[in-house]
Amino acid sequence: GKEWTDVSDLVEEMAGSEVLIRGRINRLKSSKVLFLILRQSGFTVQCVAKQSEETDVMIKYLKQLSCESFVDVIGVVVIPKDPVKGTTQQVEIQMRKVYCVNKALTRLPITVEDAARSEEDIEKSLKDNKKAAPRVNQDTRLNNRVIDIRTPANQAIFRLVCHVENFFREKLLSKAFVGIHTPKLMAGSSEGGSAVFRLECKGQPACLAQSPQLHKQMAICGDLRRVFEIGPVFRAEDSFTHRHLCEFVGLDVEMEIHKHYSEIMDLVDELFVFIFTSLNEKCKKELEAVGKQYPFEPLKFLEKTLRLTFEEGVQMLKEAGVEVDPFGDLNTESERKLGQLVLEKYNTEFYILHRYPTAVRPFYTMPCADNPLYSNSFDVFIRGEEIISGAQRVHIPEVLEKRAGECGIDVKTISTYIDSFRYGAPPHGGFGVGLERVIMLFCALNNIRKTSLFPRDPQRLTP
Ligand code: ATP
Ligand code: AMO
Repeated sequence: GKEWTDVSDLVEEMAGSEVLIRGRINRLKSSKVLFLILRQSGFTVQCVAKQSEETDVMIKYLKQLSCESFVDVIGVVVIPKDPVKGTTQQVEIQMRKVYCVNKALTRLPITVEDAARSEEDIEKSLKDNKKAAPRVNQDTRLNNRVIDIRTPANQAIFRLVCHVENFFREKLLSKAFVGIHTPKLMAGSSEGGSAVFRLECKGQPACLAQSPQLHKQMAICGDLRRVFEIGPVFRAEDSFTHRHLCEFVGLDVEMEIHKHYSEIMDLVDELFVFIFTSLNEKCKKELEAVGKQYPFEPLKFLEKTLRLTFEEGVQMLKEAGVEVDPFGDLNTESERKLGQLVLEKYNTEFYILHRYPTAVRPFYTMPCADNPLYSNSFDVFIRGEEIISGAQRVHIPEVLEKRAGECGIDVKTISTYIDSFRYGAPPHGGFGVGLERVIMLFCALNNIRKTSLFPRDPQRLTP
């Protein structure tokens, strides 16, 4: 009937008391004293057993256990003479009893220690020993993801991702939004284009939802007024890039608007300044853990998010010697470049680019009233990479039908969507965010696979 103690709760005030802890063997070292580094999630504590008649059997038993095995340790908390190096907890445990709960293989495909090493550590080991410590490449990590997830940086990353989701929900609930769930099995594609997974649903042709786009708008037609969804999004991406997945988590918003699509950008501004500020204030430990393995500079953002029109962006690029089509889309390189220019001029790495050319936006996007070559739409960037797309939508059914046809969409497959607007629909708009991209870019990580627990890309369906 003894209570369990968490490694993270072990503090000096507990000196002298006996505790019971379950954790993994992070490392075993034996000389005259046997040292067992016990790990729980990102937290570690040093457990010791001095050689004596009493401890002899226990030490022999421990020595044959493999790293990553689960053990229950019963011991006394002590304050060591010299501060312990390399563990998160400053106290030590003098072991009295140890039980092995479950053994891990003696030779693991990768070790947590190797997976947790920063580039800086690898460089340093090369200098010190002339032989670099092993570097675990991205693919090996993903093949052995269950072990890779155990590193302190990964433990932190998946907590950060969860926090973003939570802050997103918290802010929207406080502004009278309703969380919804839309179907992922659809009769046709929702975004147009080729990046759609086709399948058969009991004899009927079907698609996996490329976004909740159509149904979140239909929820507005159904008078839910302000909705959000957190759910899976499927894209049959052809390209293998650092920022595209075949399945990702979409944070979607749709809302009625009164006068102007700037109301949607106002929400983006408030929501993301809240998310970034909350991350910085409430997740210091996690951000530090990520930074230890993958050093990064804190994101520069303004209290009021900068807004530039697409035309202004094109002009800035032109002045910097980059020629771009004023009615085409920006490619990845120009987006990066504009990110740099904006940082130099406005000292922010988070900004909104709006009034995109209509030709490069999806069929449901509302063209500008003053010039239909441009649209009431926007993208949002972190460190020169897109994290959000949004827009006001066409709520006039005849226009919508015409636009869908022009964009090569089989109007029959979306007739129930178009009909929704025939029954009366308010002006509205919204946006979609890629959850994995938020933490990838906030922490300046180099690959979206680092922020997806079990990533799916054109070459990966396992583990
Ligand atoms: P969205 O789908 O909303 O546009 P996204 O971030 O997935 O969001 P894409 O449309 O895929 O963006 O790409 C944005 C721009 O980047 C496009 O202009 C496209 O040409 C370019 N791009 C996409 N994939 C690659 C790639 N693998 N290499 C170079 N450029 C790319
Ligand atoms: P879009 O296609 O731009 O817009 O997607 C919205 C956001 O989702 C993220 N994203 C991706 N993340 C990972 N892997 C991918 N393959 C991928 N593709 C997109 C990006 C992007 O900004 N219906 C609209 C949104 C709207 O207007 O409400 C849409 O889907 O962060």
